[in-house]
Amino acid sequence: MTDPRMARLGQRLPGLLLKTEPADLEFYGRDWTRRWTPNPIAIALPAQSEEVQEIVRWAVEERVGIVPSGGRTGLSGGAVAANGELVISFERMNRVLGFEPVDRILTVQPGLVLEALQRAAIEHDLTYPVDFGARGSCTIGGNIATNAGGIRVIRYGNTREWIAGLKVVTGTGALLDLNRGLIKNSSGYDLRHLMIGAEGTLGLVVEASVRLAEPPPPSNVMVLAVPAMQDLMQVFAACRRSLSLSAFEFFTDRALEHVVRHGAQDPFDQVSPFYVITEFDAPDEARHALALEVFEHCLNNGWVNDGVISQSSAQAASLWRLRDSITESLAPLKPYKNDISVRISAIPAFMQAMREIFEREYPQFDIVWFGHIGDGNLHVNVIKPAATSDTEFIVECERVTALLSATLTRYQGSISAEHGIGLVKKKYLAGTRSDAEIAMMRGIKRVLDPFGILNPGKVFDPA
Ligand code: 2HG
Ligand code: ZN
Repeated sequence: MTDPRMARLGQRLPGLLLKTEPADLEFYGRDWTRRWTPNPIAIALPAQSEEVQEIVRWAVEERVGIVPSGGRTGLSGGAVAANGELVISFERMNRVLGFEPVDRILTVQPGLVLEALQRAAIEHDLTYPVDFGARGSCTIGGNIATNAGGIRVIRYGNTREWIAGLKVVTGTGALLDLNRGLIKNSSGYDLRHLMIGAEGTLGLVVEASVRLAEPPPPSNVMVLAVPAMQDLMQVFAACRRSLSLSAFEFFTDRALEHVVRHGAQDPFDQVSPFYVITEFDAPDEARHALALEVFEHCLNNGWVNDGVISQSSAQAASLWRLRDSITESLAPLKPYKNDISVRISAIPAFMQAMREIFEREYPQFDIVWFGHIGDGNLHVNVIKPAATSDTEFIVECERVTALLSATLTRYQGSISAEHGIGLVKKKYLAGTRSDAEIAMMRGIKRVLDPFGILNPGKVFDPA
C-alpha cells in the first residue's frame, strides 16, 4: 500500500517523478561507503527548483528527512538514506543554464557531472580546474556539499574558490540567491560559503554560478620513485622551488600493486616504497629541461632512485592512471578510509606519528597510503582481510581512528580534509572542532533548518 505521506506528496506535486521500486531505493539510498543498508521512503527526481521548494514544504509538514543526492561517489556516508528519508536526486537537474563571457561564469544545475562541467568550460576556451578521479560520476552539487578538493588544489584551491554564486533552498522551503556572481561583496555574512562544505545540512543547492579560469599552459607529468618517507618532502621542496606545479601527489608500493592489478602500467623495473606524481607547466624545451635538472638534483641527493617524464599526452594520461585509479582498484576490498589533513609544514612529523600508530595497532592489516601530499592531505586506506567480518573490521578501525583523531588534535589537523564528516567521521568531529565551534554550527543549523529535515544525522546528531 502506498505510504499516505507519499500520496500527499503526489497530490501536492502531481508532475513530480518518484521512484519507489526496491532496486531504486537501494541504488539511490547509498554512496560509495556501502556500510549502511539503504532504506529511503522514496526517491524524488525534481526537474526544477520550484519542485524542490515544494518537496521541502511537504517534508516539514510530514517531518520527513531529506537526503540530497548527486553522483553518490561520497566516501563519508553523506548521501546515505538509511532511516526512511526522502532522497532528492538531482540527476534530472543536470543542465548548463548559460555562460556569461565577460564574467567568465558558467551557470549550472547541481546534477551536472563534473566532467561535463569541465567539457563545457573547454567549449568556451576556459577551464574548470577542480579535478579528481571521480570526475566521470560525481556532480557539482556534491562537490559543493563537501567543498571537494582533489589533485589540483596546490594551484587552484578547493571547490569553494570557484563558486561565484548559489541558489539554495533552505529547510523552510525559502529560496536564497547568494552572492549572484559578484567578485566583491562586503555586505555582511557570506552565506554562500556557509553552504559550501555543509553536506546538504543547511540548504539544497538548486543552481550554481561557477567561475572559470584561463586554460593552463602545456604541461608534463613526472613520476618519481622515492626510497624513504622522509624524502617525500625534500622532493616536494625541490620541485616547488624550480617548477610551476599544478599537482603533487604521492602513493606507496602497496597502492601501485593494486592499480597494476587493476590494469595500470608500472613504468618502473624496481619496486620503491614511495612514488610521487607531479604535473608542472612545460610550455617550452627550457622548462622541460629544468624538470630533468630537478630530477638529477633529487637523484644526486638520494631522495629519488628512478623517474619518468611524460613525452606525450597519452603517456601523461597513463601515468595519471597510477594515481587516479587507486580508489577504484581498492573498492572491492572494502577499505576503511582515512582522509586527514595537517599543515604542509607538519606533514613529516605527522606522517611519522601516524605510521607509528598504524605499525603498532594494525600490524596484521594491509595499509595503502596515498594522497595530496602537496597540500597536506593524506589518504590512508586500511584493507579488510578476507577472513575478518565487516563488523569486526570496522570496530577495529574505529578504535585506531580514535588514536589518530587524538594525534590530529595535537597537530591541529582535520579528520576530514575533503570527503566530509557525513556519518563516517561524526564521532571524531570534536577532535577537529572545538565545543564552542560545534555549538555554533548547531545554532546555524537551527536557523537555516529549524525543523531538522535537511540531511538529518549527518555531520552531527540532532541535539
Ligand atoms: C582521492 O584522492 C580521493 O583519490 C579518494 O579523495 C581517496 O579513496 C580514497 O581514500
Ligand atoms: Zn583525495
